[in-house]
Amino acid sequence: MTEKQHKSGYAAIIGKPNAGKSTLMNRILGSKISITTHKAQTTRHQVVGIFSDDDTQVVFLDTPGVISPKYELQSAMMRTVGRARADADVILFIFDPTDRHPTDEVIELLRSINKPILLVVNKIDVIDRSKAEKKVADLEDKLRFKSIHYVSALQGTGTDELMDAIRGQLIPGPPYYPKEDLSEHPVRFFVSELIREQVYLQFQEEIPYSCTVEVISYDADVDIDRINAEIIVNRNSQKGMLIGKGGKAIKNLGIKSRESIEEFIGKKVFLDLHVKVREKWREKENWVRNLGY
Ligand SMILES: Nc1nc2c(ncn2[C@@H]2O[C@H](COP(=O)(O)OP(=O)(O)OP(=O)(O)O)[C@@H](O)[C@H]2O)c(=O)[nH]1
Ligand SMILES: [Mg+2]
Repeated sequence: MTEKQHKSGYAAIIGKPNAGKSTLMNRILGSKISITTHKAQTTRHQVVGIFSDDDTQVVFLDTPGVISPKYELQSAMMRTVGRARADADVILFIFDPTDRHPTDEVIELLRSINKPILLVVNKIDVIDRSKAEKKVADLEDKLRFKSIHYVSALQGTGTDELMDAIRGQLIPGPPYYPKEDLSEHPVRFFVSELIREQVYLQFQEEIPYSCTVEVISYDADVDIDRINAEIIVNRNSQKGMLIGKGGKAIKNLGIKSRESIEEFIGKKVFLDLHVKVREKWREKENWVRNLGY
């Protein structure tokens, strides 16, 4: 028999906020599994994305950007990163060479770990190679990498070579998930994420960081899915901002969210969206947990 042995494994995607972690995972999977925006701290959960071909399966774990947590929600996000790091067979350290701020927290997190780390230098479409290489040399003084890859997650440059390197780190074993699966989260998760993505895109300053979204009910009819969802805010004053003058802001948010949910599930959607205040929910452990973090 010359048949190749099947290989599988977990790859944790770790890096600073906004480095392009979710964009990279979506690019590799060819599908929008994890939400992405230009704002930092978009991802709050471990988002699973599954890549399969005939003889490999890589379970990617997209994670929140590494920060020093200032409130309970951020602490929960950092515990999520810690779990992905622990579960991984290989770590992809996504580095944005255009980021002018230090990378100390990520280096600290990865220094103590005895797993293969692939350094993924992202956004090479917008920076000179020589400038990026200088920054990489600094990182190499601080961490050991199995290999270094220059990619553009946005344009797809270098991602095939990266996949080959990831394959090289996998061990023989059966697939963990059916080969046709792209993820493992329930539809409700994606719905709440897509609404949250629109909050990030449409609102400024502290609003996105103060909101979370809960799907209250999900009824699938033959030709339409009826969804009732709540946007939960941190303070009473934020409720008015989300609703806007004459309800204009929430109406627009509802339209954009519905469109992106329809695109995701490939079906017509009726979306009923409300705003609810949970005073200081981000600071309170029980609320943070109850709201799914
Ligand atoms: N020019 C360029 N922009 C990119 C690239 N990859 C990602 N971006 C942009 O960088 C921003 C952040 O991308 P995300 O994928 O949300 O970053 P992230 O690391 O998941 O961020 P958090 O979830 O907040 O930790 C978005 O505006 C992306 O379009 C790239 O290769 N080139
Ligand atoms: Mg992300």
